[in-house]
Amino acid sequence: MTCTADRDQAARPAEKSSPHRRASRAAALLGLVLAVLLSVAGCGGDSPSTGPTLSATRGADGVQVFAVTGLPSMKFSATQLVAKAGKIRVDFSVAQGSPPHNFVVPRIPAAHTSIVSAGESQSVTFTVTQPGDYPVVCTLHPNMTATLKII
Ligand SMILES: [Cu+2]
Repeated sequence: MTCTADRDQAARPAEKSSPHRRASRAAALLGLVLAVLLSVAGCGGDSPSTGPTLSATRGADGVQVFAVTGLPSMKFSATQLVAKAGKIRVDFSVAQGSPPHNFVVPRIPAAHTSIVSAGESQSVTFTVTQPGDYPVVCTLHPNMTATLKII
């Protein structure tokens, strides 16, 4: 949601300064520049592929394990977590020097840590049966998002 707002704000000044009567080449160039700027700006929540992707590792008991860290920069250490349907464990830790974070998958009630302080960790285990993209969020920092991708 904030992405849309950010993009609108970024686009508006450029549109204002764009001369109406310039050659179409200039307009095309401006469009190209805007496209590049927008793609670089990205958006963690809407474009998971722009951030680090983490594949689950298989535990001895068949559980799929992710080690995810909440960072001082208000981000998860991975923006896309890829696993197969089944039992999943997230070992969530918060980096030293970071504000507290949690790891919450709103569509999966069991996938919900409590608030974890810097230097501490908490694991949650849950089962997902339906493939799809499940949004992940830190409820303390609504822009701190990731996607759990069940394949
Ligand atoms: Cu957070």
